[in-house]
Amino acid sequence: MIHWGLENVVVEEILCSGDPSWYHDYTDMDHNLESGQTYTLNVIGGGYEGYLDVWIDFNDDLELTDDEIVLDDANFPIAYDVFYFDITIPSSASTGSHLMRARTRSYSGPVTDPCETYDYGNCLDFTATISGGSTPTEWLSADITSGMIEPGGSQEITLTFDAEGLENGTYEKTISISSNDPENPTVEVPVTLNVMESTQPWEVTVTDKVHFINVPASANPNIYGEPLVTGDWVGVFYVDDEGYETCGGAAMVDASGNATVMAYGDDLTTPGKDGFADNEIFRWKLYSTSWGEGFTASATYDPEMPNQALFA
Ligand SMILES: [Ca+2]
Ligand SMILES: [Ca+2]
Ligand SMILES: [Ca+2]
Repeated sequence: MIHWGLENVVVEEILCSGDPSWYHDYTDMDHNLESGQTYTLNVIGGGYEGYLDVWIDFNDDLELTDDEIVLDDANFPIAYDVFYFDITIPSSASTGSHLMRARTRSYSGPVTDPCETYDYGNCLDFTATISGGSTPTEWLSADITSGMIEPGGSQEITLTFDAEGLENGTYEKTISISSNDPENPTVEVPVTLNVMESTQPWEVTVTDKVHFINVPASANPNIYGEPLVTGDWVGVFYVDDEGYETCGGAAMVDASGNATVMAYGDDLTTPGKDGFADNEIFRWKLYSTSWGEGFTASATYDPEMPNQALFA
């Protein structure tokens, strides 16, 4: 390919020079594109027929995946003629600057990969700046991103996870902490967020009287030997005025397999028993999200902890 023209960027002549001669770093050429719009690309092949694929790295992970192809198997069958192709920027494309790569291949069929080596063809890297698209959710943020610590001192950093707008799945990032410490100039902390829907299976009345109960993974909460997994629930029940077992607190099992249940006591200012009475015994239930079913459970208590099986 010897010519490229898309929106505001025109490369009059793509020279077969440099090292390697087939790679062209045009990342300083920035296309201004709007999400949801269709643009016409014009290209000219040099000396031979060829195929062309174009990708935009919408999620900026430096991997060009199939869902990032904006032009696939475009054919320019005659050399030195201008060919026109439509490129549509998806309306869901994320706003901001992204790498845009064009690959061509000659004599041996269409382009199949953004990184593979071909006998004949070239590779052009551009920048595409998209406006009007979606803003990617920043699911991880830190309250402090720079600062000074005295030698031997420490600094606490609070990380916030925000799953709003995220699809179910696993999200991973690495936090990199750089400092002038000569021994550990960079410390990397891997961070994982699992997003899943799990609705609390029991209704709970929240009152001012709270009793915290830790159900650690080491206690191996299980249903018929099947350990609870993230998204399952642990609930603690009291007996109401009519003699029914009613949920007084529930917690989802977290990614580490732990659950911290907040058990609520009866609000003495409201009529009826809407929580645990003092010294009322905890009755336990486990809920499996994958089975969609709850089970009565028995519990053992850490003898080191106060109150044991009773609300206080
Ligand atoms: Ca990508
Ligand atoms: Ca292709
Ligand atoms: Ca009450």
